[in-house]
Amino acid sequence: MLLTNARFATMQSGGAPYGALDDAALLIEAGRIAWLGPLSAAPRAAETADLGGRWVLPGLVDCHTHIVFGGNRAREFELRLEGATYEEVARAGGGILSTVKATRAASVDELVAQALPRLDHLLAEGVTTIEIKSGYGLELESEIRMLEAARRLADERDVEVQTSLLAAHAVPPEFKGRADAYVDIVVSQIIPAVRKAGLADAVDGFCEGIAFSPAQMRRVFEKARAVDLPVKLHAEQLSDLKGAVLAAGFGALSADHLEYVQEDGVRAMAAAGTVAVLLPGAFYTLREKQAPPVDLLRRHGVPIAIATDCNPGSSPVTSLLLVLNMAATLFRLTPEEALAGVTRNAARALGLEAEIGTLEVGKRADLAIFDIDHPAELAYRIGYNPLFASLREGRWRPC
Ligand code: DI6
Ligand code: FE
Repeated sequence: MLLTNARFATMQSGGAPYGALDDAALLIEAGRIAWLGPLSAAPRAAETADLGGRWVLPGLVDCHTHIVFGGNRAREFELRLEGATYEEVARAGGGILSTVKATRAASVDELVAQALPRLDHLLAEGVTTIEIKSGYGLELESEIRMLEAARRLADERDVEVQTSLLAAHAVPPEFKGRADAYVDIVVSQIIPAVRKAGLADAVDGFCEGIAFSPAQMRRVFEKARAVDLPVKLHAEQLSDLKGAVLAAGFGALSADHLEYVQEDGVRAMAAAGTVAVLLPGAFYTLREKQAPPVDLLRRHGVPIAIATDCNPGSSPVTSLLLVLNMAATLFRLTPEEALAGVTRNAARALGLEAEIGTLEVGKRADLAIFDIDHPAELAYRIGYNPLFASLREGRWRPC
C-alpha cells in the first residue's frame, strides 16, 4: 500500500524540523516501511491511500505507564486537596498500598476489564506501543497476575505491549519496617519466577525515601543483570538519592521522573546512553515545584522521552497528547522535543529504536495520521484529539 498526498514527520533527528518531508509518499510492504521519498519518484503499488494532505507520524509510544491496577484513588485526591501530601498519605497506609489491596483482590479478567477503557483512550490518540509496569501486587502471584493482564491487553487490542516488573515499587504491608527482607524475596523468588514465565521485558524500581534505597535497588539490578533483563528506574522524583547514577551504572534503558537529578546523574546517564523519561502528569498532579533540569539534559545530550505515567495516584492521565502540552508548558520542552519524546526517544527508552519511533525504511509501519496543519499543534492544543487514523504493522486500526 502506498500512502500519498500526505506530509510526513519522520521524527529523524539532524535534518529538517520534525524530520518533515513534504510532497512525499510512503510504501508499506509486509507490515514494514518499504520506501519513503518524493511523490514524483514513488514506486507503483497494488493499493493507494490518498491522505488529503494530512500529517503522518510514527505511531505514538507511551513508554511509562502503570495502567493495570485495581480500584481508584479519588478519595485520596480529596484528602490531598484538604492538605495532606502524597508522602503523608503513603506513610499512613494509603497511596500505593491502597491500590495494592484492590489489585490483589482482582482477577486477571477484572484487571484487564478495568485497564481496557484507559488503554482505549490512549489508542484513540494514535498510541501504537505502550509500556506497562506491575508493582501493585508486591507478592509473586499478584505481580504475575498484573503482568498476565498486561500481556492480555495486547490480545484484546491492536497494540504492542512491553512489560516491566516493578516488584520493588513499595514495601508491602506484611513487610512493614523490613524492606530488606522483602528485597530478599524480590531477588530470590519474584525476579527468577517472572523471568522463567517470560512475563517481563525489563525490571524497574522506585528509589525513594518512601520506597527503596540505592543499596536495595542495587541488589535488584544485580539480579536483573544475572537473568539478562534490562533495567530502568523511578529516580529522583521527590529527592536526590543518586538513583540516576545507580541506574546508569547498570546501563539502564531509562531513568524516569528526575525532578531532583543533579549534574552527576545527568553526566552518568549521558555516558551510559540512558534515556531521561519525564512525567509531567505526576509533576502536575502532585503540584511539584521543582521541574526536571531540562537544560542540563540538553547540554549533556541525554535523550528526553515523555510519558503519561498513567497510575491511580500521582498521574491519573490517559492522554499522551495532553502530556505533550504539559511537557511544553510546565517543562519548557519545544513541541518538537515533546514529539520526539513520544516517538524516537520513547522507543529508545524501551530498547525498540531499531523497530519503531521514526519513519524509516525497514521499521515497522506503525503510523499515526493527524488532521493538522503543523506538528506543533499536537502539543499546542489542550483537550483536543485530531487523530484521523492509525496503522499497526501496516493494517488500519479501528478508530
Ligand atoms: N512514582 C509514581 O509517580 C508512581 N509510582 C512511582 O513510583 C505512583 C504510583 C501510585 O501513587 O500509585
Ligand atoms: Fe511511574
